[in-house]
Amino acid sequence: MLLFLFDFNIDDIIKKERNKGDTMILEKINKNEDLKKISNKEKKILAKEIRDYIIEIVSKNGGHLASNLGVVELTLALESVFDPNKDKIIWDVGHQSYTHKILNGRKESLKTLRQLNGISGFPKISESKTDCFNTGHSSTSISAAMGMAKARDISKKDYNVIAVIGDGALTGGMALEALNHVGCDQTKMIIILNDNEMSISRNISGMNKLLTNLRSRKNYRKSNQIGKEITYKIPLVGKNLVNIIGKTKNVIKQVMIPGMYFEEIGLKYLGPVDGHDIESLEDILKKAKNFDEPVIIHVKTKKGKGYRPAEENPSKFHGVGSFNIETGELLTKSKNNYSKIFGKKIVELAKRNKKIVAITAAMRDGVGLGEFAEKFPNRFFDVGIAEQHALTFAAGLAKEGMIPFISIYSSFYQRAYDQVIHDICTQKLPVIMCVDRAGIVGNDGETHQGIYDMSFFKLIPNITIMSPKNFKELEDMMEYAIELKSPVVIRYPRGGEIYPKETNNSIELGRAEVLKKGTDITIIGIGKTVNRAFEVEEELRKNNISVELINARFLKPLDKRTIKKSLLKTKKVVVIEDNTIIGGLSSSIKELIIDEKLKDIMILTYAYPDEFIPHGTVSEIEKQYNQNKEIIIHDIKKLFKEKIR
Ligand SMILES: Cc1ncc(C[n+]2csc(CCOP(=O)(O)OP(=O)(O)O)c2C)c(N)n1
Repeated sequence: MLLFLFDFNIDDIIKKERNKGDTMILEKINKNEDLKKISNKEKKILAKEIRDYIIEIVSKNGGHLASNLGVVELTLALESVFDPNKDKIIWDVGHQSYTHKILNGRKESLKTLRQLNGISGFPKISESKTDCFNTGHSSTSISAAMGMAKARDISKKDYNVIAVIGDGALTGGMALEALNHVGCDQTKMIIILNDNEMSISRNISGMNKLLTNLRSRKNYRKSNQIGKEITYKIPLVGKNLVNIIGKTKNVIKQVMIPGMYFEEIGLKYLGPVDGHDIESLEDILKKAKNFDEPVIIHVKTKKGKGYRPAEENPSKFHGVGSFNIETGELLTKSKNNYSKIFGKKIVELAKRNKKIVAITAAMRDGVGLGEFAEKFPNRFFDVGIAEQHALTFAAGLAKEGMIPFISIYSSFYQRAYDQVIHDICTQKLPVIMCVDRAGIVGNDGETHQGIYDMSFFKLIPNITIMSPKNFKELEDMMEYAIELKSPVVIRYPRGGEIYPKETNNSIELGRAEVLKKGTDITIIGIGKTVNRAFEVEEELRKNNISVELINARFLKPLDKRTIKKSLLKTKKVVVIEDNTIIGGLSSSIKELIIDEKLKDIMILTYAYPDEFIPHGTVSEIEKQYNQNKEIIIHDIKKLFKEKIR
């Protein structure tokens, strides 16, 4: 807090320094080298201009506003002291890299931020040489930086390596593993700890407690010095006492200086420094550059800095859709969605059953657990960005009789695969693994698309995998999962139900749901894609094509009996899934055809190809990858023309 009492008033500086009609400094900045041509006073003005520019763009395109506003000065200082064309600057998560992109050749194209074929919201090596490593998932920067630093040393090259990591990302196990290695190896590199006391929500981790102590380190230093002076003045014994204190200093230090955590594991600790004071930042960065050992610089920033609505509500503006700049109000009101339904249902279930507990890995609001957290604080656990720990922690809870629901975004489950296999499934523990944001997530792009979970979960023994076609089915599946008493995955997409069809078939293990009886063609969907199958069926019906419509419901165990019966009748099958083509529902149907030796079956599959899927809106991406009613109908008519009367 103290740091911000002395904050500069940028509007006053601008008034003093700039005359009406002066061109904006931002107009003169097209590449990183241009920073060398401006003074530090001008950089302060530039910071304000960059903030306005980012706010303007994000208010239209959506994006990670608060995190970006917090690192404008830090980026300016970093890229003044280092050369991103030569030095390696790795942005952890990468959601805060907009200023970096502006300074490195993408000022104009930033207007296409997160749009189809536009600039990504994360660093991409394909966009610029200055984006030296792709990020998106948290806590990877220190490992990657250390790899680059070792490569430099082995090949006797000369560049600096800097990892910029937030206090939230530092709660991730990978980051701590990397710190351990860096400290032990004494690799020359710089770690910048961007401490804004926030993850997406307030950072409530043990790491945050450590950082809270570090933030007041300046005060400790001062009192330590005063103590020494007073002790010297004690007649006769004063000097000796200081020596004794000197000898025991390390012991005392360990108790009193929390910075020792970093120092003890082998990192030089510098800071804390005001992350909005460019001069201090440049000074400390220059100092750090000269060390031949690993250095961690503790930088204190304010999330949302410079835009009042984001400063006041950094969680809301962590990742936002379009909004009104004047009021900070979102332009699209949040509708009902799967996460909210999950959140409401788990509260209802928890009221009835005291054994139900809920776990999130730093995504409390994103996964819909806000109400649960308030109503059942003792049964709610936000473990930080620690998906691996979250899953094994759930396993422990389940082992001792609790019923853990854990909700994680599909792409972040990738982090915790071994925990699902080794800790949950080998012991058949009843952990209910909710997979939020399954399928295409849209503008966050390739690192966040949830298109692998069906494949990677499917090959684990002892697991049941379900996916609801609408809200009601999600609720039913959550109830059913409790009854199963074994590992369960329930996957559902981002957003709302697109085509809510009510059916009242109760859930039975491994039973699909035949939604329409038909004779010409079988269409099988799962989860969200059942809705697309409905749309296709309606259209084909108008053309007198009789569709047997199947909601697979279970990817595992698959209802082979129902599907086989239908295939033998229609001899033609269309499979629609929002997963990669390898290893998902389409694969299961193909295996069924081969294993059961079903003859002369025509199959058409709609799934994502074996490539990384870029950013764009969900509907744009779905259309681009043929997940679209018109395309499917067109294909079916063309391919099955002679076969269908
Ligand atoms: C493995 C993983 N889990 C969850 C997320 C979602 N996520 C994105 S940013 C973020 C918070 C990061 O906090 P911090 O590092 O402090 O950065 P800040 O946004 O506060 O600047 C989270 C949880 C992620 N990107 N990766």
